[in-house]
Amino acid sequence: MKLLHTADWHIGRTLNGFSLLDEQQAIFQQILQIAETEQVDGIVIAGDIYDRGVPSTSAVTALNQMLTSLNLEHHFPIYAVSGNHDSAERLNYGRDWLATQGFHLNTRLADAFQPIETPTTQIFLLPFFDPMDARAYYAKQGVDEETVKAIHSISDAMVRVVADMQAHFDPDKRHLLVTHFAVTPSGANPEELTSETTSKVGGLATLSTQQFNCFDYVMLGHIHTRNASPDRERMRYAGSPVKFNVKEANEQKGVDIVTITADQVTHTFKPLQPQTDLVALKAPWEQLTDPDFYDQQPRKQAWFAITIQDFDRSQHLNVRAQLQKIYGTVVELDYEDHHRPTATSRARRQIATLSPDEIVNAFFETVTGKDLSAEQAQLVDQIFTKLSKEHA
Ligand SMILES: [Mn+2]
Repeated sequence: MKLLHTADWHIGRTLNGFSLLDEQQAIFQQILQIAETEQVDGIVIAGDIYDRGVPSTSAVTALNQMLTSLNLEHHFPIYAVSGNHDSAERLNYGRDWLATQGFHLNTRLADAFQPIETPTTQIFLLPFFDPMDARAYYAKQGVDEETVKAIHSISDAMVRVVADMQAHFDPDKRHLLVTHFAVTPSGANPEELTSETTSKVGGLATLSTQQFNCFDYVMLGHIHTRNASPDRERMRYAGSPVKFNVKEANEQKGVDIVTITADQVTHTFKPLQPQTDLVALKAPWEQLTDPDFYDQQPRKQAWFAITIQDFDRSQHLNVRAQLQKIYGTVVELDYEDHHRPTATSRARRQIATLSPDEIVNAFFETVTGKDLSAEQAQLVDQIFTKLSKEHA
């Protein structure tokens, strides 16, 4: 059996306000092409299918076309779970109808224990969930209150969930897990590995590889770089197929082709080529505006994230406009100013000691080069006062 493993499509995502939909559609065509060339038996999408719980109509239309193409036109079975960016309830719509077409989608913990059976393999589809979901599920199952209350972390919940999946293992088959969590080899900090910023619920919680040792292979979503895979051979992140931010600019995106035989599970990485690439440049102004330098760049064909080094902003006007004239689309512009400590570096040093309104002011200064006006400062103060009352 051969599966294509992808994840974190985040359909509808923007990059600093620039829509990524065209890029996502171009990359989808490549994924389809790979699936056809490799003649896979199914497509695994390990969560974060949409970028948000209530996706835009253009995102819904685009995803609908992709899934129709994969499943109805090209007859690939789909094995998918929801991620933390998806709305589990909304995405669950039509689940039972879809399953009749070989489109298997799990968004609720309760559905995760019954695997999809193929002649050789059991595929467990475990969607993203948080400890409260697990408590609710086990309470409903009639598990005693004390045990339910003892589920504090996602790790506590997972011990139980994996054991309950294992109870359904057919010893004559391979066992595959598709899921959407931060999994680390030894409890390393996932924030260092990912560009993903998530809510504290679930997002920061980590699981360790040993919790999934009973599976022959684990196909992960959640962390956007495959380099963060907690086990290179058996527990892998597919990574997002599209570069979502500057940290991912130099990364080779792709999908895994996973081959399951009676004695082993192996994978091969297949690269994806961006239609519009994201290029990060870091150089002094003189170099950035030097034709000898910029003619080496894929000008007007890529998106640029530019950091200007050693820059005195008081000496320049319309920096962004000048750079756009040379490079085309500049999606991000940053300054490294060595003449004085920037608000960013100051804020970074002192962030623990700053009040919320001071943090806003430091951010504002980084972006605009100015302090908040008295009126703006007052507004910020009012907002924080109101918020602190609401959360008291
Ligand atoms: Mn994601």
